[in-house]
Amino acid sequence: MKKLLLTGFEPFLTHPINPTEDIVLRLDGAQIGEYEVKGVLLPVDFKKAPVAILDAVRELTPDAVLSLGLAAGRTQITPERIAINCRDGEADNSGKALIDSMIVDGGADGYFSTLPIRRFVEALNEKGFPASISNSAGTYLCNNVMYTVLHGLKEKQVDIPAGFVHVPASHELVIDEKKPMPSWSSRDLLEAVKIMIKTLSM
Ligand code: PCA
Repeated sequence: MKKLLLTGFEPFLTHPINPTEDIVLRLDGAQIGEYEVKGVLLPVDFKKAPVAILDAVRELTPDAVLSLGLAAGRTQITPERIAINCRDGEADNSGKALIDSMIVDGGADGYFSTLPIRRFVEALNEKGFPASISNSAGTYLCNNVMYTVLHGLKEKQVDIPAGFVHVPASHELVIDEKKPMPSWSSRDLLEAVKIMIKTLSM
């Protein structure tokens, strides 16, 4: 069987829950389509997250990498088109905030996702799940992890599908955070991720 590295993140900023944590824990060890899933949870930490995901790629030698993150406020599942060589924004979970900082000094300005993001959107829509391509993964940890993986694969000339998908808040998160924002059921979020993994096999 092929191996899929599936990553999610721990909670961060004001969010007491990160729905991607639950998805990754639930799908760890699952067989979906042609892939056996290895789930890895990443810290929301500019120093540790890139090391953790590159370690996971080195140890697993996956055939595909699908990274997930929460985009609180988004209404749809949003496969990201591009990661940019920039870190800028709020403090991470260890209190570190970066301004106008490069992820890789002298690295490419950006890397396009090598996941079939258009097919992801079409497959999700066909199954009744709202989804659209996002043209910005932001400048926080999600963009950082997407850039790190695509840069690392390019450097090692490893040609596998890899990229990032942002998901909306879950109902549980909205209830816990007590802040109005669009949310999905955890069941639908999980199903949407399974659909994307199945799409990789087609
Ligand atoms: N979302 C954040 C970081 C962790 C997560 O789940 C982001 O969009 O960068």
